[in-house]
Amino acid sequence: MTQDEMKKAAAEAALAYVEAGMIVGIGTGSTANHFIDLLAGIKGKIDGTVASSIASAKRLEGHGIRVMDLNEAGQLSLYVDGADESNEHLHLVKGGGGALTREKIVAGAADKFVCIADDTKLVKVLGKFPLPIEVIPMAQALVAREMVKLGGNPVLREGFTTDNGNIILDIHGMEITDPVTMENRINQIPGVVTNGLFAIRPADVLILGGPDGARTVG
Ligand code: ABF
Repeated sequence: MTQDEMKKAAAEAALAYVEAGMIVGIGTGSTANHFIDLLAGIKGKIDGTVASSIASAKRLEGHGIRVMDLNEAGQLSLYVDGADESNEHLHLVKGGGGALTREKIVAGAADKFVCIADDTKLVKVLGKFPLPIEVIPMAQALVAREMVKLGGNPVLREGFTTDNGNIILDIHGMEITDPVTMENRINQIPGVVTNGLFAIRPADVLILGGPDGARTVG
């Protein structure tokens, strides 16, 4: 199976968590896109969705799936989204697609966060994938200096502006052995909007697509 077929297998397995009448939180990225496309086949079963990015909202609407504002939807039963890395404790690195702020908001509003990924995303220690941080533009240099002190090598994501009008610094060279502590520490830096560690609120279920299909971790 190709990596994309593994992503699709994970997305397909996540459909089992969709119950009648749900408003489903929807992530961003190529794996989430597979889930969106598969959700279209059962769109009559759900009441609507809340999207974590403009791109996902457009894809959902393209399938005729109702997209709601989170404030209108309220507490969600389910959030389905991809990730760039996961450790065995379902602590995630997210944000490769640049949607980490809205992803963390929707994940925070959901009772159950089901993460879908191909099995290359499962790692022992987080950080080989550069950790994305959404930053208020005026704080770019301040946040960069603070991340160097924390052992990282910050690189501006050139030519990219988030849906919220901010920049992203990708932090290379981190070995994140205590994701919860690191997430809290980065959150304290003035100018940080969101960092890509999803450890304070990890995934509740991780579905990994592999050569033999999908398996569930956690
Ligand atoms: C999204 O899933 C992002 O946080 C993350 O970057 C992406 C993973 O990308 P893909 O599913 O395309 O591998 O939620």
